[in-house]
Amino acid sequence: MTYLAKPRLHHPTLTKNKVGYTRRDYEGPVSTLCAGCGHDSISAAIIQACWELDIEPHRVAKLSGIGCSSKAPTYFLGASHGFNTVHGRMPSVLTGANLANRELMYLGVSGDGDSASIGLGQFANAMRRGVNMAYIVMNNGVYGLTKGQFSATADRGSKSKKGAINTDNPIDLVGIALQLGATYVARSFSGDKAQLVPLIKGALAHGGAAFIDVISPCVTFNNHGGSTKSYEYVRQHDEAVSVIDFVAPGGELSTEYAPGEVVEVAQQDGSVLRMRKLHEDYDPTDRYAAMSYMNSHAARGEVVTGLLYLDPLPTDLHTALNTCAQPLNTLGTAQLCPGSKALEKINAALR
Ligand SMILES: Cc1ncc(C[n+]2csc(CCOP(=O)(O)OP(=O)(O)O)c2C)c(N)n1
Ligand code: SF4
Ligand SMILES: [Mg+2]
Repeated sequence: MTYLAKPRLHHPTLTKNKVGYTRRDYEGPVSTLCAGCGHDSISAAIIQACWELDIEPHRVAKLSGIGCSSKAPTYFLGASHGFNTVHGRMPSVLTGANLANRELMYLGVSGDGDSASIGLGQFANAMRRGVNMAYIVMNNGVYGLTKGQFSATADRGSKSKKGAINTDNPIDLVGIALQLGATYVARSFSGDKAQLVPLIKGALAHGGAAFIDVISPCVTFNNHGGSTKSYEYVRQHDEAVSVIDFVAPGGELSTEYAPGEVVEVAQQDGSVLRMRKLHEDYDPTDRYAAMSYMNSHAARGEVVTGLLYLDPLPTDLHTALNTCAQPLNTLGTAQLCPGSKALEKINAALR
């Protein structure tokens, strides 16, 4: 596959963040996705979020599966660690990498086919285990890369570009993530950068399984009337639960709001998610209320977006397994070999 490399030279006056990088340092080569593809907008939001969070690019590991969405990581964070896995297998590869080195920040990027069709079991188990990562699904309701077949997230009754009607019930990844214990769950739209950037920042700062389902229209195969994943449909049916701001650790919470209008939830790292309510009755810290809210609104054809659920004190797989704090590749023989006495003790305990 050919692609155009961007010039490496930056304009000397470009603004740098606290760790000395310009926004361009978080980019990759020029995208080869179709012009107007929602996935490119999500890549731009990831670049923006990482730059604003002052993350050093080499501290991020980006992993994906197969699909146009899974190709997208090529086009952002060009100086980060990357792994394009087999179709639907990103979560298990990410889990392994994460267990071996907890010092990196893990960003899983996937598609609706990659996570809801072939990779559903992998997705479900990563959520259930509380793998510490930001997991983003670029959801267009089709297999874009293989030319537009319905995926498992396509709504029943929605139409393909050629007019075929989908007769299967859809899988809602947000519903599954909520049910299986993900501790940060959001839905957004590739066309709403103002909402998406703070959601990505919050997910990267979260200390457990953070999941964001981003509706991301496929302009080539699924952006027509009859599709429920088109730009027009999502703009008409988007129901945001709140307007969200991400405040970095130690940042100012300056704006004044009347009591009851704003919910502020602090995360373990000191960051704060500030949500100005658009729906009076919505409580983002109540998992079961979130599930019921999602289901009742989905039945009315609404696409509910925003931060849907947040556990401010999440636990993760490292805590559950009491894993080693040091990256495994930095351990020496003395730490890796317990010695014959310790081995004898282990063997005796197993007899
Ligand atoms: C094991 C395996 N089965 C099937 C395929 C063919 N295949 C490649 S991408 C893809 C679907 C991608 O859909 P999605 O994850 O929604 O990504 P999109 O292209 O829509 O962004 C399929 C079925 C494959 N590459 N590997
Ligand atoms: S085929 Fe669809 S999903 Fe793939 S790059 Fe083109 S618009 Fe995006
Ligand atoms: Mg898809």
